[in-house]
Amino acid sequence: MKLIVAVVQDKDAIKLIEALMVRGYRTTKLASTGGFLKEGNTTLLAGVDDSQVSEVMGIIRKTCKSREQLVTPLTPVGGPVDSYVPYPVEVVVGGATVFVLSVDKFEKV
Ligand code: 2BA
Repeated sequence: MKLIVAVVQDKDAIKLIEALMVRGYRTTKLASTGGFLKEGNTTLLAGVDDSQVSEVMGIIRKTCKSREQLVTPLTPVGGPVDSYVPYPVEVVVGGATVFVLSVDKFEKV
């Protein structure tokens, strides 16, 4: 068994949960925050059989879109001000950041 941990954008989360649910996959949705943007995102947990990993990855690929986002860099505190760029820069976020972990034991009690 594998545990799929997928960090996705909030905009894609509900669509992804529904797409997985209609294919019979159970998920747990966690509210999370990206360390870089400090903005909300969604972390989904899905426990699946080894043979189902590629189907789930396909659904994630199809559902989660990458988007460009403007970020204003933080003003450096005590750092060199002359190299500070005060205007927003563009980063590409998503589709999804996915970790596939081996599960030693799965039990419902
Ligand atoms: P954030 O950490 O808020 O990052 C949002 C986006 O900012 C990233 O998109 C990336 O394009 C950019 N970014 C992140 N760190 C950067 C840096 N040090 N310098 C320049 N740009 C940077 P994604 O790569 O698609 O990541 C989306 C979210 O997935 C992340 O939100 C974070 O919550 C999660 N994530 C990504 N990689 C991870 C990892 N190795 N471990 C744990 N979570 C991760």
